[in-house]
Amino acid sequence: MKWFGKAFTSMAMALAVGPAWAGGIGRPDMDEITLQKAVTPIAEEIHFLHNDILVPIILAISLLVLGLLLYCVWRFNEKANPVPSRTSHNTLIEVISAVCPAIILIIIAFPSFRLVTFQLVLPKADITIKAIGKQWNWAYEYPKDQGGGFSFDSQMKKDNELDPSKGDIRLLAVDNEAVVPVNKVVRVQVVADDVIHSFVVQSFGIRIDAVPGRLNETWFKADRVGVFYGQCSKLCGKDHAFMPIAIRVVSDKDYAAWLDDAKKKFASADPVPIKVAGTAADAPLQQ
Ligand SMILES: [Cu+2]
Repeated sequence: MKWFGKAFTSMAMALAVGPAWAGGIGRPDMDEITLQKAVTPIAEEIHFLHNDILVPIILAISLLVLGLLLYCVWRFNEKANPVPSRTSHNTLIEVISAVCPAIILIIIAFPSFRLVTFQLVLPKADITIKAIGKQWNWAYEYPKDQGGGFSFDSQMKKDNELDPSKGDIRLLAVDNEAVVPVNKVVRVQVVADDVIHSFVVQSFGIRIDAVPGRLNETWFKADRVGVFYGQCSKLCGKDHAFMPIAIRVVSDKDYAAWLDDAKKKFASADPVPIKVAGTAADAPLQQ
């Protein structure tokens, strides 16, 4: 029944591409079955590769296989074809079945390599921030030469801390969001303190591992203001599911104002106080 699953998935995905099924902006939405809306050039490219190249190819292959199977059932069942052919191979069919998939893979390879290059060759950055994965939260550093000079922890809000009037979303809202300006190239340097984490923001189309002792880089350029959420995407321990990423994109003016506030707010928190394991404050999710 492998073909059935494949065909069904393809059709569901093809339907998903329609605007009526569009995903949320910056976060998952109820009833969504497709990708979150793209708000960066990289995410647009990812959507193009997925929606306009991969899904049509998958759909066409699934329909072809489905058609061949139905034809075989109709044409070669015991009643229609009581004396089966003893053919064991057919050179032409074997060549076609080897060459066609190869051509399809080459067709996919070009846009795929172009996308990887787009993601990994960083343009000149307007600002740089550093994201540090920890068990189990993210921390952000803003370099001094760009008006920063501070760092802070970003902890998921627990259920009793959520304030829906401020738009807090359960399991995604954090106490301190990373703030960046709109329409600016933001370089994110990603590293980890303890184990491997992964920095992923779906609507930005970014995904990069946070590895202890290795500085990885990614970039984005958000085209609108708002809060955009992501999550750690590398199984990193018991609270892997509770270390969301929240990035607030604001205007240049609001960014400058936030920098001023943040310098004061996080100055006292520097150096970061040592946490003692097992304290009540460390307890992750109190349901
Ligand atoms: Cu993690």
